[in-house]
Amino acid sequence: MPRTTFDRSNVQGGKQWGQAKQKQVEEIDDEIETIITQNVYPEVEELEEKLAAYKDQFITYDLDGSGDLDDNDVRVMMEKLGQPKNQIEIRKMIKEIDLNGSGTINYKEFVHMMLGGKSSIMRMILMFEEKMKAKEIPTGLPPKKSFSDLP
Ligand SMILES: [Ca+2]
Repeated sequence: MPRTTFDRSNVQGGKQWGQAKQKQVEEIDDEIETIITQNVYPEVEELEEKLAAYKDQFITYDLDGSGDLDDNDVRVMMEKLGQPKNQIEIRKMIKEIDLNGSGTINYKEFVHMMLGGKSSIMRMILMFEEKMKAKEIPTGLPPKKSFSDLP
């Protein structure tokens, strides 16, 4: 056991945080399965790829692994995207996407924002970001490696 000077169990990268993330990923996988089996977006091409990409995005922005994007998550998300927003703007953005009135955005609502055909501020910002990324010379993430790729 490495010696630790403070309890890391509840901070990012710690044990509890890791468990929350794991649970969150499982819940999103269930949600993806539901969306696919119920054929919620029959007109969308490459739906599975898109859902996987939204999952990565959602997990990245759900900082505490709560399964919902709250005010703080959205604030940090907008800062990361170079579009800092004030509290009123953040509330407004969430309200546009929040279907169940929880005041936060869950994965299902996130997907609906991207694929539901309704315009929203957050969607415009995310789409803009995607376009900018596509224009960049292939930097981005390194290709995912798995054990089977090893020589
Ligand atoms: Ca909600």
